[in-house]
Amino acid sequence: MAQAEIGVIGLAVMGANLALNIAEKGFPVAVYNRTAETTARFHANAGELAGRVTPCATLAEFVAAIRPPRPVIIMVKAGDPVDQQIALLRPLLSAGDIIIDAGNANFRDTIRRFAELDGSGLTFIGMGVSGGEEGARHGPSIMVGGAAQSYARVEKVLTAIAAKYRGEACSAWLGPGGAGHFVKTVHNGIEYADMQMIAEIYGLLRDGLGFGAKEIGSIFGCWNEGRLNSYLIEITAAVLAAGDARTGRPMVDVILDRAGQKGTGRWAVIEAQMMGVPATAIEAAVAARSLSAMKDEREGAEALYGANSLRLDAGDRTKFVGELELALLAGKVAAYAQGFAVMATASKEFSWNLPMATIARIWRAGCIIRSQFLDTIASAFQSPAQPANLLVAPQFVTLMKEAHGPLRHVVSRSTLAGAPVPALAAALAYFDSYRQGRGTANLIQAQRDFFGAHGFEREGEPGTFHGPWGNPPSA
Ligand code: NBP
Repeated sequence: MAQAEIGVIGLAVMGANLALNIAEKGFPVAVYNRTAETTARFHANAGELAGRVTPCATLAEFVAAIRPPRPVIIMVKAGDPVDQQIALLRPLLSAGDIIIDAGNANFRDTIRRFAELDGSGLTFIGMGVSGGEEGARHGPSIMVGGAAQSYARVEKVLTAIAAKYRGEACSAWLGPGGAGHFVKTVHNGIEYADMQMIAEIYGLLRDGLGFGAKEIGSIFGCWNEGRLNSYLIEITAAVLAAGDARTGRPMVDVILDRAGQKGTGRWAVIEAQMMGVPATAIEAAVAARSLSAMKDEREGAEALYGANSLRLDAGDRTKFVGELELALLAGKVAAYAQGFAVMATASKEFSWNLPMATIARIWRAGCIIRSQFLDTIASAFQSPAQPANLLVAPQFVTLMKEAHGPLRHVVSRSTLAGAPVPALAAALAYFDSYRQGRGTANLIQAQRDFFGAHGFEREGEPGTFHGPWGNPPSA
């Protein structure tokens, strides 16, 4: 067999599917897994693609099987296993070979790994891969960070295996260093917010209006035909329509309301805070998952305070369902505006020069947040006058003018009924704060000067000023 064009280390869900995807697109691929039986089983189950797969029992065999300069995708558990794998691989590689970490790495680890390989002759790529098992097998969204020359060596393979949106590959080189993993982290943060807002709207339809899972599934199904059209809305309709084989009840009704939060959503929020960029809808979504995990405490508090009725005084129900659709749309705009603002700031801080329109374009297919909506975001960032924030992009101003009223209506009614909508409420507060020309930080500045002589700026006058604070106003 010809030498492999690329190698994949780690044959769990993601690595195995990525390797099959590579083979299916016509590229010979070498594979290796720490536990050798997994490699043998993978090859035995590769069916008609087995001929393009070289299973390797040792790392030395694996390295020898790949055409130099060798691109090696590491798709093992994120964290220490990646460092351990790199340490074992390094002595076997030659100058010019490319180590590609395709797992969910913290971009700060990616930056460290670049530094550790500096001067070794080896190059490194930090590559975000989104789309889960299905994406890895049939077309993920691929976010690449590293040296542009290293990307050139793997571009053909990555372009071939990536998802396609109207024929355009959802794979791109986004910048040096940790750029790819950072963008993947923000993607996951936005995914948290998207999912949380959908769950909040589901809660209002279930508890506020008393709809069953099937009816709610139909509503999401209808919305998927309109402006909310997206993978997450589509799968929400699908999961709400599914029944439990054991009880015959809707599947969602037998699932415990407890969710975890893994690294990436939290990292997105931490990085946003570190840079001083408000990402409140994403934060609310991460916190909501943490609160959901406190099931026992929540039940104890409900016993103490009594349950809220949660029933919404919704008036015309059909009209209210229409408002829910617009509220979700408005919340989504605010959450994406926050995510893109986080990336814009990081781009400056780390000198990545992130291509915002390209990021939106490679998220249009393959990844979990894929949607038509991202096509509109891409067009907003394509215009020569880059918007400071998506909320002021012409593509979204008309939409927000239409949708912020319904969002306000939905959040206020939910609040009165005691139905928590933390991400939608955070999105609304962000919008209202962002478009408030004169806010209330003048008082904060006065307080800070009063207790700490921190100084303040005056309206329309340059310089730094201080009290006195004992004088009553004379005008
Ligand atoms: P896992 O994250 O479950 O990791 C399992 C793989 O890591 C196995 O191949 C295992 O080898 C290997 N491994 C471990 Br554990 N420790 C190792 C070590 N010290 N040295 C070498 N190999 C080691 O696999 P996954 O779910 O396929 O995810 C892979 C990466 O992709 C992760 O970073 C994940 O966060 C990311 N990701 C996952 C998804 C998803 O939907 N699953 C989506 C997007 C990104 P063994 O067989 O010998 O134990």
